Amino acid sequence: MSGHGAPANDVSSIKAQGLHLRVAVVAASWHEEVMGGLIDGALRAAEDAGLEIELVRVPGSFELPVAAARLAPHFDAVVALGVVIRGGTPHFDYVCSAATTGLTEVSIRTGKPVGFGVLTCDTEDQALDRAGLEGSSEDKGYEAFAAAVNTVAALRGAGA
Ligand code: DLZ
Repeated sequence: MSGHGAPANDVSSIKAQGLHLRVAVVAASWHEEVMGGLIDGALRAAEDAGLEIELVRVPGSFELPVAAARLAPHFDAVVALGVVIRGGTPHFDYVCSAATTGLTEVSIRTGKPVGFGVLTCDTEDQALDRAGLEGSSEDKGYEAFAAAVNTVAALRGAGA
C-alpha cells in the first residue's frame, strides 16, 4: 500500500470550529527512533488542531488494543502508534494481526474513531521513511491523528 491517493490530512478546520476534542494517543515502545517520529507527528497534528492530548506508552504493539479499549470510553478518539518490523520470526504476523484486528474491534465496539498509526515494515529503513522524521517521505503519526479527529468531526457534522 503506497501513500498515493491519500487525503490532505488538514486538521485546521478542527481549530477553526473551536472543537474541543479529547484525544488519547497510545504508543508502543519498540524501535524508539521510529516511535519518536510517530509521536512527534501526532503532537504536531494536535497542535495544528488546537488540541491537547493524553499520551500513554505501552510495551509493544500487541498491547495497543487493550490500552485503546480502556481509553476509548473516556475520550472522543484514540490514536494508536506502533511499528512492527519483520524479523524472520512468526512474531511479525502475530503482532500485526493482533494489533490490526484488536484496534478495529475497539473502534467498532466503542463507536470511537481509532487512528491507525501502526507501521508494518520489512526493514527499519522503510519505517524511518514513514515516521515523519527529517528526510522521511511520509508522516504516519500526523496522518493517523488527522484521520481520527477528522472522523469525529465528520460524524458530529452528521449528527452522530
Ligand atoms: C515480540 C515482539 C516482536 C518480535 N517485535 C515487535 C515489534 O517489532 N514491534 C512491537 O511493537 N512489538 C514487538 N514485539 C512485542 C509485542 O508487541 C508484545 O509487547 C510482547 O509480545 C509482550 O506481550
